[in-house]
Amino acid sequence: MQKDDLLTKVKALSQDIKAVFYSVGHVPIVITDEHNEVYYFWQNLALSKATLLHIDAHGDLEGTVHENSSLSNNYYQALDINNFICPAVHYGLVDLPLYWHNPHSGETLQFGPDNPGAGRIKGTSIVDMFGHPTIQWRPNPRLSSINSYPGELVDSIAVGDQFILDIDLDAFSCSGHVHNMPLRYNGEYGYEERIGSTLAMLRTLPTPTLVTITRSQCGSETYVDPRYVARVEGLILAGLARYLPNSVDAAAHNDQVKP
Ligand SMILES: [Mn+2]
Repeated sequence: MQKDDLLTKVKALSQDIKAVFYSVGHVPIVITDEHNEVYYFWQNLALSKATLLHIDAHGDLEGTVHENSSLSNNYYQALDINNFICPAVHYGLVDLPLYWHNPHSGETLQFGPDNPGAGRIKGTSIVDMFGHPTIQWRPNPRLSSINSYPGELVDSIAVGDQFILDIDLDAFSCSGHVHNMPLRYNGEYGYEERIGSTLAMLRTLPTPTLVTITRSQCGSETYVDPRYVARVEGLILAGLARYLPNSVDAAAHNDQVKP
């Protein structure tokens, strides 16, 4: 899909589900309130085997999602905020390995097949649960048993033709429990530092095809304190606006200045 076509399409999809749309250079950015709403974009943009970098205080790698053989455009409504990645892999929107960076711990975890010492996710399979065909990870992952890696792993991210940068704002300020951190850990404050270190890491990566951001304001389940969410959102958007145009336009700019 041409870059302008992609922008037009993402903008239209945003209007469908009342998500906020921005573009920085040729990179579309959408902001949703609930994380499973990003699936609407992944599914309806004809993404195929995209590389996923998931930046979140939580893995969102739960399984056991009902299969939907007819795959309506609104399949995201059947998903929850913590299980939308499993079907994205199952339906081929996202490829393995996939990557989860947690700014609270500074770790990047890689999940995929045949990576020495990597996570136990080998793919997805269909099981029958309570009479419904259900998508599960194979084997079913136990987050606590997945090996972790230092943040430097991100330097070796292999990015395919399509690259989804998916950000949950609770990656920076989280009012609930943060995965892989002590129960008493407080993840609400210090978000400026976590945003800064994340942006420094993102600057080393190729330009994303699509940026999906969720504010995690889900009715009574707000993972980002409503008092901080606008500030956190503003800081990450400002950071993306600074680095994305350079990463997109550097080659074109160099061509222009040559005689
Ligand atoms: Mn989260």
